[in-house]
Amino acid sequence: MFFSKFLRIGSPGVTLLLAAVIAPLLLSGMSTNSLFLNGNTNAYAQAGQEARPIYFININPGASAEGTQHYSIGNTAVPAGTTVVWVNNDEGVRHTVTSGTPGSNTGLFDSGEMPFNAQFPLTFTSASGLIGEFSYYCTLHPFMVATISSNEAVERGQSFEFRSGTGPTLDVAKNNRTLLAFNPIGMSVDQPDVMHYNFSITRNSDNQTLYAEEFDVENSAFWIELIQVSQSEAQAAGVNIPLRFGPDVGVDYTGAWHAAGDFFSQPGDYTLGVELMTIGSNPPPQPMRDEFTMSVVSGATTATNATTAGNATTAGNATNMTTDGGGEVLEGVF
Ligand SMILES: [Cu+2]
Repeated sequence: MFFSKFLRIGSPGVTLLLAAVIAPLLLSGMSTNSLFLNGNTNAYAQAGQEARPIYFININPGASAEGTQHYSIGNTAVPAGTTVVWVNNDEGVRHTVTSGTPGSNTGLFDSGEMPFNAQFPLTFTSASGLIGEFSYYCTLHPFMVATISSNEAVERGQSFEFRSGTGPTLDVAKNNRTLLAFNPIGMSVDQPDVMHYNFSITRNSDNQTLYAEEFDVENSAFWIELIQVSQSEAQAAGVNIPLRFGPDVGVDYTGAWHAAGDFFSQPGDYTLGVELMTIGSNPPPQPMRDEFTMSVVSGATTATNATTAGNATTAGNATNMTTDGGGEVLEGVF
């Protein structure tokens, strides 16, 4: 069975799963450790504070078994300022999110032991020393390892500021995914109305539009994670692409949207189009549209690190997840 975040959320049970798992996690406040969220839904968006995007990484059910998929996303890349929330979905088993690698704790962050349902939020800023690439692991199950990286690069357009978890270049040999942020320039983050966005991906080499979808967000900024999935990977996993899912949080503050597809099969430049279509039921005071370029490479320098297993190819830096050949999809795929 495949139990990636992508599949679970993309499957027909998506709404139920989000409602049954994520919302209660945010609302129930089951955690007892002060490091964890206390269930206050305004934890990230208190009055006077800048609302921060929320991006979830689940600790998968069965994560304590060696050779299974442990953290739902093994090679996350987020723009600076993102709040990432790890959630322990492994009933009855404690886990940690600890910076470093087994035997080499770097001391940058440590969730402590997280009981079932506990959440560990971490905001990736330069002030917290969290710009760059970081390995992390579970102190209780040292085979549970993953990486997360953050990037401070900002590109300013006419109407939006654009940031990507991998910066202006996406090396698909290293990261099969990157979280993008589009912030409307000069617009308060506390918008009372739903913002309706159009987003597209166009391949510059042949001007082919590979993806175009509309998204609602309950905050001014638009956050979307692009996930490169080849047709064969999708077929093997039994899903149709492109596939979107999210947002990670749908109430009060912004959660990331996700779009998975065979977007970046060819190296080269891609144009990301973003337009704020409406605010509530009205168009914005002036047209708000930008195009940003993202360069896709397939890192020759990291190719030797790539690992494969079964039908899945990833994404390899040395600490990335690999499987034991038991048929689990690699972390990095979805
Ligand atoms: Cu663990």
